[in-house]
Amino acid sequence: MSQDPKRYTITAALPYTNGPVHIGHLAGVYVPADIYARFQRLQEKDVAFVCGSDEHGVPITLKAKKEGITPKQVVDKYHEIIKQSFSDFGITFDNYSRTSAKVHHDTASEFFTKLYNDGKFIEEVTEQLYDAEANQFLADRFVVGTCPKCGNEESYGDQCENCGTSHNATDLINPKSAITGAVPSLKKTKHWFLPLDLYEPWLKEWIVDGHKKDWKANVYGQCKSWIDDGLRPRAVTRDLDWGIPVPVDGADGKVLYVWFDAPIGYISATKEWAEQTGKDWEPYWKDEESKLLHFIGKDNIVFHCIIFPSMLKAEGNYILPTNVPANEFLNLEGNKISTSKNWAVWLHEYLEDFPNQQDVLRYVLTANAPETKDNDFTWSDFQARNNNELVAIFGNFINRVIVLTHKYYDGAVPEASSFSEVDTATLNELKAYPDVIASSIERYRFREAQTELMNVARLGNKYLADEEPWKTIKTDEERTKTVMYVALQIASALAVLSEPFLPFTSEKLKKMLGHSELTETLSWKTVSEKENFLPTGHTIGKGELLFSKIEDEQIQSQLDKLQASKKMNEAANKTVTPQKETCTFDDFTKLDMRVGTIIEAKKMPKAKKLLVLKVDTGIDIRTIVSGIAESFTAEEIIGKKVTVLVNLAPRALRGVDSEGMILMTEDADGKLVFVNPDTDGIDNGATIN
Ligand code: B3M
Ligand code: ZN
Repeated sequence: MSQDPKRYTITAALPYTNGPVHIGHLAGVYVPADIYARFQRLQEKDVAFVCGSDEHGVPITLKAKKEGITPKQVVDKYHEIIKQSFSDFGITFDNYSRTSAKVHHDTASEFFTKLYNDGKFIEEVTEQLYDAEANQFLADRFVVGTCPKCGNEESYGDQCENCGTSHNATDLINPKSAITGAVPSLKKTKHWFLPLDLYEPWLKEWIVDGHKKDWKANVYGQCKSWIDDGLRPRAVTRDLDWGIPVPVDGADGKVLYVWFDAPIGYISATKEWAEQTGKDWEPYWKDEESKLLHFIGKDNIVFHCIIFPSMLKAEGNYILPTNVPANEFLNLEGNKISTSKNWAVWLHEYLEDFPNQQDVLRYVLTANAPETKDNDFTWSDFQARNNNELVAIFGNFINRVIVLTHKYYDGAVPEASSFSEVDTATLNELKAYPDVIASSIERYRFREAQTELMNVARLGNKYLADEEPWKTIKTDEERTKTVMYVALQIASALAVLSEPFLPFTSEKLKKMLGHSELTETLSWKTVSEKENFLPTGHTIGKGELLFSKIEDEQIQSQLDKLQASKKMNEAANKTVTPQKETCTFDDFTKLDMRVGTIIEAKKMPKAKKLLVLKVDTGIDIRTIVSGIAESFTAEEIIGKKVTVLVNLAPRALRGVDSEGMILMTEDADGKLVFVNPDTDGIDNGATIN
């Protein structure tokens, strides 16, 4: 393909419709994809940016089972929520479709049929895992077991989330049904397989030899390792009732594997969009002059780089992705984001707590994007980036420019009389930014691109701080006009260049600067070619605050929210020790328990866990050796009231005779706690029964 593609087909992973979307989704896939799509549109490129809900597959069925509703109810609910979140965060899909749409069922069925008719599949009866209790074949997320590659004990049937390997369910070691927990048996069933092994030489040439330089190292590395390990035929059908029915005879009760139908969803979404807008969808998928890009998270690499391209290749009429700029994962406060553990920042909840602050989150997620390695989102970093960067640099610069222009010139752009060396250098530097930012975006380096954008604001701040128009206004009116003129050009450039990253801010800023009143619309190109894009005499609009300081209390309340989820999880996951065999009343009365007081405590030499205590039991003062040294220091327990089992047969521990036992329990973190009921005012020796 030539350097300058005719059109861009940009896809963003179709989210599973089994829950709302969180910051990890946004950071990994949707914000970078949106930056890229917005940027290309600003270059006046022909763009189709598509996405949609992935509504088939086991995650949906599992969620439905858990909630006692139908899969359809699950997807209808979350499709709306997800779609709304994307639109709230300014993700500018040309079409957000869904895989339950008729156009998708038709497209996926036709695709399968073409491959079937062309003899591209192997049809084979094999033994698959079966849960007799649930009366269900177990594939994909219906089965968990040990990953044959990395040993992760919670690998799914089709993919291990730990090492990313994709495998067949029968490869799992010690498989267990995710529905009933039963150990599956094997049962014969017929399926259609895509013989990936046949595509291996071609994949090697296309990826290993062809994309070493231009694909991201993380993506290339994963692909190479799978290809080096050798590829095997892969079933593209499943014995399930939720999905797209396999469109051939003798396939009753079988549906397309979700990873067969979902990527075709990109094609269906493009078709649907083309129908709505009177365009032709085919060039976006079939013309070699189109640039096809898949924005995804790292767990989807194998499907987008190996399996889907092999499907496209097998079909024969389609182009292949030019690049697959996959990101790594975003963690939250040091832990993996988890839907089931509610360890996440949900987009719809974020907007309730930070209304109209979409750009702050977009900014922080890009600044900290997991482009080359997993990264961590922390609320304190969020606050710092907002307060020290967006407010202090970007917002501050704009605020000064707008306020001073109104104060000195009633909002009219003043005339620049003559440019000093600094002015010329500043304007030249400004002109270079569109290309600098563009070059980073074209290489999928969105963090770097955004840093350069902030450098434009930094340039403005430095210029104002050095030229001090608030001082020169008293001594040199002409100079002040020139300085404000230059500053206004920088502000205008920021309005244009910030659009891909901070679309809401960009829009506000354009309004403040009165861009819609200009005879010539300002574009990325204008900023790079001219130095007088905001002309003398043009009147700017009213100022409004672009960013506001985020207070400690707001951050604390987010941290409290996470802490609450953690507590809930701990409570939910707590395994209570099963009850012991019953004992008789006589058994119980044999135990002689008394209130006592620890009056002396010493560490047992060379024993990590043991303390040697002297306890006043009311009966006597005796020695008890207790295994509590990892939870308490000797000093802190002297004087402590405790419950003592006094008639336990004495035994020697490390040569010290221990005559009794102190009753203990454990808190949630595994720290020991004394069992001492409310014994204030109770004398040592009081019996407990
Ligand atoms: N739904 C996986 C995911 O949400 C899957 C992506 C499909 S893209 C065609 O991680
Ligand atoms: Zn693994």
